[in-house]
Amino acid sequence: MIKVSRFITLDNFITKQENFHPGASGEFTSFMHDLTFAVRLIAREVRRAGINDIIGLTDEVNVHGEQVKKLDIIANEIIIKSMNHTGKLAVMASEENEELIQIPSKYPKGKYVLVFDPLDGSSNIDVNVTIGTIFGLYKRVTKSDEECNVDDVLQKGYKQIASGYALYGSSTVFVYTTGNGVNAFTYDPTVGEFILSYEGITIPERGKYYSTNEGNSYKWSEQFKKYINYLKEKSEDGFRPYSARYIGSGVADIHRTLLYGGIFAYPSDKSNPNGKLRLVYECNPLAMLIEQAGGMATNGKERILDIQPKNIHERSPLYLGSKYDVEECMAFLNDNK
Ligand code: AHM
Ligand code: MG
Repeated sequence: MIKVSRFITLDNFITKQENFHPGASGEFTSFMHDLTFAVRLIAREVRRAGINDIIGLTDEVNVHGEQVKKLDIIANEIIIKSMNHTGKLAVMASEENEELIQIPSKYPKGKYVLVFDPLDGSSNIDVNVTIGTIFGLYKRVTKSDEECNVDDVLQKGYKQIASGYALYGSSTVFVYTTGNGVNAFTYDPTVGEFILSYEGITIPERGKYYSTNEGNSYKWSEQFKKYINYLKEKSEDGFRPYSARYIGSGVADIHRTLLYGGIFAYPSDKSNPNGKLRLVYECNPLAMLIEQAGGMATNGKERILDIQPKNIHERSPLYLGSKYDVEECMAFLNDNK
């Protein structure tokens, strides 16, 4: 399924886009070079994971009390060490670091703030199922001569200047937006380049898939249970029942949702009023991307991108996908259906 009419590498694509903006300094282009270099290194580690015997649990526990796998640590280190010396970033925040990641004083600082989940879907590492890297990019809000602080990271999602993800699946795919549509690039390891594979992606208005962890249904609200049951009923117009798809790697479930439509939900439930996913480096980047493709992302009450984050690792319920489906889900949650 070829979605493009021209062959172009990611590097050339970004350079050409930046050339459209008079006064652009080339810093974003340079940032993207560095980030996609990190992605290539992570992809290499993921592909070699079994061979190098690096799959498996370490004894370490991350800031959320979860057991961390080696590849998470490796991916985290790759991003930090690829990005902290480049002079493009002011500060970073990662799922794997409790505190902000400051730029070492021996390196120059830049104007951008990078938030990331180095390896999303970590429960799938050991079983060869797709995992990915999620990132969001902001401009710093502290002055250039000040020490960066959490205000740089705790910005509303709509302030992101770029976001995206890399997916380590049957191929490595890099999907990103700068607020001007969504494009995807597939890595060709034989030439060492990401090549444009989908240009100007739009999510279908309505899909046929729902994606949520039904093992949690005993904890769901009655409204959300009702919505999921409704999706499973046969409708006269033949559009329902929907099919269930749940990988358990948010980034992979959302990639499918982006291309095929439907809804992905990690709802609030009785024991987790804020769901599971992290607002700053999971929900916000994915929400920006889905909105840029014409979809919707909400926490059930408000647009994800309008939420003021209060701490780096806070969680948020997430309902995201095709506009029709997310709106219908909201109607159920608000007892209007
Ligand atoms: P992770 O960042 O530690 O991998 O956790 C986030 C992941 C998401 O990728 C996925 O949507 C979700 O957790 C799956 O959770 P569950 O196993 O509860 O369904
Ligand atoms: Mg994650």
